[in-house]
Amino acid sequence: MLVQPEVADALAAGQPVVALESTIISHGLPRPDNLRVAREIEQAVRDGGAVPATIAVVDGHARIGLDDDALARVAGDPAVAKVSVRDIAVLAARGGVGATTVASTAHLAAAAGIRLFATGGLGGVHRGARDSWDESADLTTLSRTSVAVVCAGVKSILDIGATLERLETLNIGVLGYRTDRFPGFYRRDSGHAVHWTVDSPAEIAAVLRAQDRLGSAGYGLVIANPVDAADELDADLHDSTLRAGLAAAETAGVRGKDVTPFLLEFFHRKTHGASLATNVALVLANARLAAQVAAEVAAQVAAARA
Ligand code: PSU
Ligand code: MN
Repeated sequence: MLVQPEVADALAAGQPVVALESTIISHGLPRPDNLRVAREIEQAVRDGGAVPATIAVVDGHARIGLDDDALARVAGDPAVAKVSVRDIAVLAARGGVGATTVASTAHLAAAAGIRLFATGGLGGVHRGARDSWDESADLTTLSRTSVAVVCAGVKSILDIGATLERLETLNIGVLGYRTDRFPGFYRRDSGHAVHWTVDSPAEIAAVLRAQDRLGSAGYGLVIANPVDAADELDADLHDSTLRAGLAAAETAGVRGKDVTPFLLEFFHRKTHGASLATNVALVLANARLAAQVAAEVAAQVAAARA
């Protein structure tokens, strides 16, 4: 594992750090704008008061924090693999370049001692999972990884009710940030409730610190931050695009790890960029909130020591 010096220094000094995933850059956002957005996400973390650590596998090395050259390779190379936890070791042995998902980013972040992680949407249980068994490794990984993920809920392309059930089974806490509705990525309300509402970064930091005291920090935490109302995707546009996208995926026989990138790209194309604007807005907001929470955790820990 190679930890970028700025990140290593911040961690050693107890300063706030936020992990960022790279699959969202390589497979979630279209080239060439994805590189600019990746830099903006890092800047949003800095604006929120923390050091960004974008995570990826580069030439076989698990990198915690990327320099601009590495970021450009992950964003620009269409051959970059989507890497889950089980793939990291294969890539490390072979020396390839891979973009990490929520699962593998959380895994590597926790290994590096980073507690906060920002992304767009969490993976979950896919529609039709009863037959396909397609459930993202994001869920099982978070059930045993000490990381809090700030996300805009899960994408509406998933079976959200089933995903929430699995989060409960796996002991992964779910907090709604200033909402009692579980967000559905492009939309503020997925139609499902969230049982715990938190209203400030300080409140979230207090939950993280309580997890540490109670021995439950080994479980992940989901901080569900709905996209701003001004950036939401229109409801009718969302519903019709989703129906068409699911049908197109079925017709094209898309399976497994290709499903999420296929549907995201379908949305971006069919909404003429409207879903992309929503996607970028929510990721930036999540990066900022994760940084604020990381800063609060650092401040509360320092105050408790003093
Ligand atoms: N959410 C986004 N864009 C993405 C993803 C999620 O807004 O690109 C990616 C994440 O990396 C997530 C992955 O971990 O999709 C889930 O894929 P799967 O369902 O194959 O586990
Ligand atoms: Mn899957």
